[in-house]
Amino acid sequence: MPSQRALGIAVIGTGKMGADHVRRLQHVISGARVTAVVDIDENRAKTLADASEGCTAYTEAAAAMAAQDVDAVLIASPGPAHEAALLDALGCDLPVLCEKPLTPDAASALRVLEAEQKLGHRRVQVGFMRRYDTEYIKLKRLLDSGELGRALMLHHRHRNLSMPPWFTNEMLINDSVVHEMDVTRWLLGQEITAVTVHKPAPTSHAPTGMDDPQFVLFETEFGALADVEIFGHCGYGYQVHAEAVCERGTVRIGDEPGPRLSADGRWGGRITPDYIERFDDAYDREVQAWVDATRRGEVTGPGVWDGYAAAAVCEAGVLSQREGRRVQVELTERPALYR
Ligand code: ISE
Repeated sequence: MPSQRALGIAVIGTGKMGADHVRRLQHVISGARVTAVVDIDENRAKTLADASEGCTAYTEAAAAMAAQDVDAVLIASPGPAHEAALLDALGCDLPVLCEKPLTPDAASALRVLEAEQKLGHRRVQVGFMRRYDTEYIKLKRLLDSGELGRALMLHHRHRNLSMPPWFTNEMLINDSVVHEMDVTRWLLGQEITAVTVHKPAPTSHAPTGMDDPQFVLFETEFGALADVEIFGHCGYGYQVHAEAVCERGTVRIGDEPGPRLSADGRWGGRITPDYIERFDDAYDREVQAWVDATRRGEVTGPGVWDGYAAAAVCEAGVLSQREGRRVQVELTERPALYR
């Protein structure tokens, strides 16, 4: 593992998120550079590689991982492609930052968990970037300080302006609510034990076949409750709020962070259009922390256990969404590597 020279990174998947990470690694992050981009769309990979000095385009992840100038891997391909790339990277003992979801179901996440355990040390960080958002960090510190007493409930709101045309009902759980699964586990320090998905009459802006919005309820191992409003087509912007209700007070984050303008007898501000802008700082902090830890030979962020636990909750959520009933979450025992 090089500690002096910049870390050579292969970015796998060059869609919206992958391309944004390439830009970030080239222009914002220190101590790393993109040496490979991988995409099944050869032209897309080549266009991106040609714009970055010393970067090669590949159509196969395994070929990029075998290259001399690749020291670590950032996986930003669609969720169903993650397992193969993760297993290849673990097979080469390469450090990985894998965008969420780790994998789209619990069985495949368990296979990744087993592969990392077999390796005997942690190599994978999962891209739950909200853990790097300043407001979420302050909320976590406040809850951990005990100043407000025990957290009894969390209320989450997760609204998107609209979803891409290929977005499915299941993806509202697997790709969107997965963030609330992770922050609920992280903020409370508890596993989620059951999920119930409710569906109000949908908005007229919902595409055919999509129940939008949905209301998701989590139960946790020590009796806290967390609810999530997931709204894929709210039509006015991207909003993520969280409120913790504790024994001695409540705390809320995500109200628009200024500037607040007062003019013409009104006050107001701007709502970010999407998650790339809303969580831009969090992505920067997440990737810099991953690069720094990797150069020290460490893994410090959310790992494969967190990705697996979220995948198990997602699986229960999708079943509840389909069958309209409360579904219990089945988790394997937490291995020593993740304690
Ligand atoms: C997207 O994939 C994300 O990860 C965003 O953070 C989330 O807010 C959005 O709903 C997802 O589609």
